[in-house]
Amino acid sequence: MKIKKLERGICELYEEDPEAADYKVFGRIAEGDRRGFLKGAGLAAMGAVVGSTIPFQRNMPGGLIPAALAESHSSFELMGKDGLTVLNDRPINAETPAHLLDDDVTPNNRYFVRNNGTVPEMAEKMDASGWTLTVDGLVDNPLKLTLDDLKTKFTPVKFKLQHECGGNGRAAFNPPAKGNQWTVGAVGNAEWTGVRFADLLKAAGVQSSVIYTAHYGMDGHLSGDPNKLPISRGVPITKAMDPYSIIAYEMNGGPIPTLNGFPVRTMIPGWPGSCSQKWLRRIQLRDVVHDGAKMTGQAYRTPYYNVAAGEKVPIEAFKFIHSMPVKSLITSHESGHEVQGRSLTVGGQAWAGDHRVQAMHITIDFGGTWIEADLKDPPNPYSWQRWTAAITFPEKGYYEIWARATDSHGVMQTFAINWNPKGYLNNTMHRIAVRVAA
Ligand SMILES: Nc1nc2c(c(=O)[nH]1)N[C@H]1C(S)=C(S)[C@@H](COP(=O)(O)O)O[C@H]1N2
Ligand SMILES: [Mo]
Repeated sequence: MKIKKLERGICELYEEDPEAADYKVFGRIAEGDRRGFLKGAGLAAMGAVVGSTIPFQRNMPGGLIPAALAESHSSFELMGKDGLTVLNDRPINAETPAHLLDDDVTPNNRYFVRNNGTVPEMAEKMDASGWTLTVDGLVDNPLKLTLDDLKTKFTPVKFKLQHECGGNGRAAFNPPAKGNQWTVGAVGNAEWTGVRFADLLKAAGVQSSVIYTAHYGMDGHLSGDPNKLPISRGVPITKAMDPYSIIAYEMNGGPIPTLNGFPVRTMIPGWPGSCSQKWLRRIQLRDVVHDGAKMTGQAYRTPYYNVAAGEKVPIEAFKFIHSMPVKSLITSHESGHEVQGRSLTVGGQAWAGDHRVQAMHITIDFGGTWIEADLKDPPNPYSWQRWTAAITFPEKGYYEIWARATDSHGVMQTFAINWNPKGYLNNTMHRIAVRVAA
């Protein structure tokens, strides 16, 4: 019981009961127990959260929280990341504040991290020697490919792909939903290089009975049990065959960063982030819906009918999330911005799962009137789209800017959350506060 408690993440411990957490973490408890806290995977995660390896790690007293972490439990630095808000350290989960998502292509250091387990050693070392990708299951020619095979035996493709965690926006749920309390920043739009999933499947000779893919990564289960996987998801074969579903080996022109899936991951754009398996090692083709970790029960599923906030939903009523809904962010200014003069040009990004964003509007009077924003075409399907809008404020004072995207089917972002038990798919309008000084 005690061990279990000690194995939870630092942020989680502190959030629940800071005094008890301090007590647990800084001592006044049995020596053996304190060591337990930082054992195994905890140590690796610790290196990742303080920003590098810890040369004198062996000298660290059991239970000691590095100063880098103790000083700020929510915004300490992550390896290779800059300015992200860390929601949890075990597993590592970090989101990007909206105003740091202003780039049309999200740089590596601003790209969110959503881990379910522990970071594989190969990714920590950024050394892919010995790595292979197995493609097996219901195929005529099972494949075992090295990184070099992937790069040389298939035609490379390069796309900007929008990618959002299914739980992005969960923090606004009331009653709350368990899980990472993402606000708005579990989303990014990087440029990925890789091979088409379809090309790989063609080479493997997928049999006609196949209906689903199954993806396996190299990350470990938090319990340390080697027989358990933290997550293993898949997609219907039709989605895998989409020309923009890829097996990626580069992000923004270089190796995929440690925390984002080095050396190779699937990128299934427009669908919940969890379909894009990091640290990929195996793809299995199946004639049943994949039943790996986080594919069963309520995981990545929502009720097929609207439910009231807090309503109990029978398990039969849950269906998989496929395309993510239409959404947008104001990224040009941080909430709280002070406007000099009476005019301001704001901008941001908009996306719509499998669809395109067709229109973008903003309001400064809580929805009384709407200003149509200028909206760019995506550079390729599944990329997010840049929007900008010029605002003239009538007088000084406090305003909120709200942004609303409409997709190619006419579906718009909403004011109110479409509540569901697991806290998925919150696509309510993003808003920022601004003050017009004079
Ligand atoms: N192997 C592995 N792949 C994974 C995960 C994971 O924990 N392990 N998390 C998934 C989830 S839930 C999301 S939202 C995305 C996050 O990708 P990122 O960390 O590169 O932003 O990766 C997905 N792929
Ligand atoms: Mo996710």
